[in-house]
Formats: sequence, structure tokens, C-alpha cells
Amino acid sequence: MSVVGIDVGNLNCTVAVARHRGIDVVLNEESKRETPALVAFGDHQRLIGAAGMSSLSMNPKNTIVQIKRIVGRNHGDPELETDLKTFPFKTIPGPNGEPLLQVVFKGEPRTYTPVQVLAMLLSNLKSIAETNLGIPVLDCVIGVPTYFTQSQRLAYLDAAAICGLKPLRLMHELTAAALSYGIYKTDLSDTEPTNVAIVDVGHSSLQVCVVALKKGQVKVLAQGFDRTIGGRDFDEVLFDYFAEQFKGTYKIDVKTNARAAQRLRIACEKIKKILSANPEALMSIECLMDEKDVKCFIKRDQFEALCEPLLKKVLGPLERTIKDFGVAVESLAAVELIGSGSRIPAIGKILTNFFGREPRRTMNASECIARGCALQCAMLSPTFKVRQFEVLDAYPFAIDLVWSKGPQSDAAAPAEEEEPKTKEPIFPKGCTFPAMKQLTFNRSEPFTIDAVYADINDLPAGTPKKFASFQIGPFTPTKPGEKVKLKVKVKLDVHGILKVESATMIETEEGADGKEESQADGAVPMEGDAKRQEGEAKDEGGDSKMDDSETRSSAGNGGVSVESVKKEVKKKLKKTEVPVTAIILGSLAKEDLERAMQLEYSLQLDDRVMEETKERKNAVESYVYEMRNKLSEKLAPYAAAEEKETLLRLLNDTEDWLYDEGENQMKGVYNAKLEELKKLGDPIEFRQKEDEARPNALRQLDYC
Ligand code: ATP
Ligand code: K
Ligand code: MG
Repeated sequence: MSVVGIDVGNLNCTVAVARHRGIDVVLNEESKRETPALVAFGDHQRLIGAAGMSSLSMNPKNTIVQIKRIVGRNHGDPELETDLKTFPFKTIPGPNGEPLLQVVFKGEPRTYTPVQVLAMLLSNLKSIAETNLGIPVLDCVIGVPTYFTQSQRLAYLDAAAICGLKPLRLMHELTAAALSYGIYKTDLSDTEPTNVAIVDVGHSSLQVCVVALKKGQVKVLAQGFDRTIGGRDFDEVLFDYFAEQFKGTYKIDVKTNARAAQRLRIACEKIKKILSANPEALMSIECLMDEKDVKCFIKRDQFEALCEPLLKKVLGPLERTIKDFGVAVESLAAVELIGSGSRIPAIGKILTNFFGREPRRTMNASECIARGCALQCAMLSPTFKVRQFEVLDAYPFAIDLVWSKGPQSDAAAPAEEEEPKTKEPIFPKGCTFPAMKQLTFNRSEPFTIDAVYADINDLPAGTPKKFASFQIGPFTPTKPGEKVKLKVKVKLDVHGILKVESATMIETEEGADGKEESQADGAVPMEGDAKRQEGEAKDEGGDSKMDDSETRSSAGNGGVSVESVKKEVKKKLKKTEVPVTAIILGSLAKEDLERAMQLEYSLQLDDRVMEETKERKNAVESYVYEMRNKLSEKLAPYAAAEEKETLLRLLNDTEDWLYDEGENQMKGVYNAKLEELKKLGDPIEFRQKEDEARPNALRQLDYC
């Protein structure tokens, strides 16, 4: 079984695998440790990851980048709209509210959903792992940013399913980093936690967390983020600056030309990197637009001045996180910096000032997330033996559950239509997950439970407050029309996705004390907090060890004590499973998922055929060159003059053909061409080989 960790970056992805001697970051087909997060749709084939790099500037309109920013978002979300302005490709609204990516692929206009494109990228990362491991990859752990919403998480799971991956966990990137940091630490105490802050400045966001490390355990204490500070935002500052400069100096507006804009953006990223190590840099692009070469110097001071508004924002997430942590920065045992965007010296300075010390780079900035994910995968995989290290992660958003009141309860309590606003959310911000909560209802008819973000301000603008909705029922009480007790288990699962795990109708069998029952549950279920039952949050799979007998009820509701419920009701309970239907969950419908899987499968077949075709074409090409050389060297004595001339002519014609109509042919055409050449070449080679095999004395050196 495969044990794989995948860090899907907005710019760069890393794949790590567990082998018996440890965790290794594996190389892609170009022997690189990082794989660009892009999918390019070409005239003849799609190119994913490293293979598509040149399409970035050659074919920008059909090269999808930053898919991590797009996936799980709705068309028209303000944050997405801002992003799309800087992307060279186009989107249109899709049937499910998602932005459809419009490309021209093999000469045809096509649209793909962001989930499909993410699946393409994941399939490339999967195949990198497979090539290195030599086995099919299914199980994996995939990193996600802390700030991912339910719909982004679901999109990742769908994309993984489309390309045949089975994530055992979607793991918060910084938690993965913390795991790969903590597990190798030998000086951790059993009781006294070592508190460490980790800051990740990536391409599209800044994330920070404070974790407590103990022997065999990492617990996330606080976390923060800003989705508007990342390496790409610094590129954009440079882009705007140079675009403006070139308008004046060269009278060109690169913003009106997709290819020029893309080339300038790529150049800006390089300039930014140069400025991390040098006080100044020269921007120079040949033939950028209107056949004009451009040149412009920029100093680091200038760059930093331009970035001041951006740099000012860096403190925000740090301050919020430390405030949530509730302890001074001085008490942190270490501050670790990861993510390649953190190489900007000005960011380093801000962090140094804030934390009162220079952050360390103990971890490999671009690999620790993938490594942490692989470690987690190894721990979750039954086939792997690895030192267990408990991961107590924290969920970033407060989640509440709301439900319609039953008709009878409405009548009974008309004044209580609205839930009290001050109550603590069911899953408070920062709660440990996976976690399970049990709710008790008193109903006679089916009803719905909605999951909402309790504080929508924490989420990207445009995120709907309600993100999941479940119908509980139908159910048929033994005495029709009578209220029954329903226990509903709600789970925030290992991926950070909220689901209703189960609903159970609980009836007291004949002879049970009905009076006590009604006292316990009152007319309106779930008033206040007292009846929300905490599940076993620690349970990895979220499988709670909850027992009905542990149910407590609100004293204010004239409740029954734990003991009395246990003794008198337990043996008389009749439990019936009640169906739960997700009305909104946001993952793909089964048919759509299957269709997407089939499409991806056939695209992969096309890719394979293309690869084989390329390989056959190369075979023809190398035959031409090698044969020509051999004919003038070792094969020369074995070919008659006429024979040699015919073959040479055919070789030359084939070479011309390869540059002309033979450039894009089907696999079979190249095979036939190779056969044609070999028909003439093989007899000559045969004679030479036969001769070589003879004892020296018998060699017939001169055939002609
Ligand atoms: P994210 O974590 O946001 O999803 P990612 O993981 O792809 O994105 P990283 O690979 O950590 O991001 O960082 C990429 C960013 O780091 C890019 O913006 C890149 O330009 C920037 N970067 C890389 N090297 C340097 C450098 N030497 N100086 C400044 N920035 C750099
Ligand atoms: K990365
Ligand atoms: Mg990253």
C-alpha cells in the first residue's frame, strides 16, 4: 500500500513518500523536487506540471495556473474576481455556480471545472509517486490551507476521487509541518509543552500557527492567516510598477496583451527573487510588445517602498494568532519560517521585530508540508509501522447548527422562534477536530438541520453562510403523530468536513415511564448549551465512543439525572436508524463524479498515446541520424554502393519529412516509416554483425 504525502501549492507542489528507511521527497520527470502547479492545454496534447512550463509564456490563455485559488469557489465571489483579473485565461459561470475554465484544447473550445483541472494536477503528482514507488498509489494525505472552507475541502476530495486517489486525511499545511518538525525532536517533555510558532509565506497566502509539542503529541493552540499576502502579491506590485513605467518610456500597455502581460509577470517574479539577494536588479525583456525591447532598473529600497501597503498587512495575522494564543511571544521556544515567499528580506525583518528574534529555518521550507503529510499517511496506514505521534488539529471557523422548529413546538413556544444569539457555537473556532457532537430532538415529523458559519467575517467575501443542510427523516413513530426522541450525531471529520453521521429514533417500549421522558426533553429541543453532548473529539476516525446512557439533560428543563436515565430507561429503549439526506453538501453528485472520472481516464489514455507517439517519432529521428553515421563508418564496408545510395536518400527524405508533414502523425505512421527504413538498413547491419561474429582470420573485410 502506498504511503504518500502531497503538498499542493498555489505555485509549486511537492510529493513525499514513505519507504522503510524514512520519508523521501521524490523527483518529477525532470528530476526536480518541486512540480509547477499548472495544466496546459495544447494543440496536440495536455501538458501537466513540469512538462507544461514553457506553455506559461507561449500559450498563457490555455495554461491554467493557481488552481488552488479557484477551486471550491463560486463564480462572482469578490476575492475570486480580483484573482481572475490577473489570470490570462477566461472563465464563465457554470451550472453549479462554479467558474468554468475556458480553453482551446486540440483546436477545439472546451470548458473544464476547477475540480477537473485540480484532478489533472493531482494525477500528475500521483504518477510522480507511482514512478518512484513502482506501485499504484491510492492512499495519500493531501495538505490544505487552514482557511479552506467546507466547499474547498469537498472540491479537493472530489478532485482526488476523479484521479483515483484516496486521501486518508486532508491535513492543514502548518499542522503537517509541525508534525514533521516535532516527530524528530528528541528533547520533548511528557508534561511541559514546548510552544513553537510556524509561519508559512507561500505564493498566495500567509499562514501562522502556534503549536504545543509534547512527547508523542502536537496540538494546535492558535492559528491565523491572510489570503491576500503571498509571493504573487509582491509580483503584482512589481508588475503594476513596470507596466506603468513601460507605458511612459516605451508607449506600450502590456495589460492589453495577454502574452506580454504574462511574460512581464514571469519576469517580475524573477526580479523579486533577485532582489532578495541583491540591492538592485535589471528588468530586461526582448521584444515584449510591438517589437520593443524593454529595460528598467529597480533597487531593493524602491521595491520595499512600493510594497509598503502589503508589508504593513503582515503583522495582522501574527498579532491575531498570538492574541488567541494568549501568551507573550517571549514564551515561544522557537519561531520557524517556511514557504519560499518568506525569502523576501523585508518580511524577515517584520517577523524578527514581532517575535523579538530572528525566525529559524530549521525545516526545509519547500518540503516540510509534503513530508508531514507522508508521515501522517504512514500513521494512518495499517501497513506501515511508524512511531505514533498524536495530532490534535484545530478547526479555523466557528460552526453552528440551526434547525426549523417542529410544528407542535412552534405552537407551544411561539416566542422562541429564533435561537439565542449569544450562545457558544456548536463547534467553536479553534476546536479540536475530528470531533463529534450529539444533539437530541423531540419530533414527530422530518426536519432539517443547517450548518452555518457562525462568524461569516472570518470567511472570504461571497462565501454563503449556510454551507450544509441535512434532512433528518422520514421516520415513523410507533404511535403515529406522537413525538419521539431523535439523537443526531454531527461530525467534523478528519478532513474538516461537517457531516451528519447518524440519526437514531429512540422510543421507550411499552411500560416505560412516559412522564419522565417528556420532562427530560421539554417541548423545544436544544435550548441553550446544556444538551449538546460532547463527543470524543480525540477519536481519529470520528467514531465516537458515545453511549446513550451518558445523555444528560438540562437542569433548567426539569431534567433527569444521568443515573435515573440509566437505570429506568436503558433496558426499555427501542432504537431505529433514521435516514439522513444531505440537501446541500457541495460535493459532486455520483453521476457527475463518474462522468468526470471517465473523462479523466480517457484524457490519460490520450496522454499515453501521445507519449508513445512522441517516443516512436524520436525512434525514427534517431534511426535517421545513427544510420547515416554508421553508413559512413562501421557499416561502410558492408553496403554496396547502390544500396548505400538508396538508403542515404531515404534517410534524407525522412529527415525532411519529419520537419514537414511528418511532424504530427499518428503512432502507426512512425512505425511504418521505421519499418521502411529498417527494410533497407537491417540487411546491412546483419552482414556486419555476422562478420563480426566470425573468427578474425575468416573475416571478409571488404564486401563490395
Ligand atoms: P501556497 O503555499 O500559497 O499555496 P506555494 O506553496 O506554491 O503556495 P511556495 O512554493 O512556498 O508557495 O512559495 C512560492 C513563492 O515564493 C513564489 O511567489 C515565489 O516567487 C517565491 N519565492 C521563491 N524564492 C524566492 C526568493 N528567493 N525570494 C523571494 N521570493 C521567492
Ligand atoms: K509548495
Ligand atoms: Mg505552500
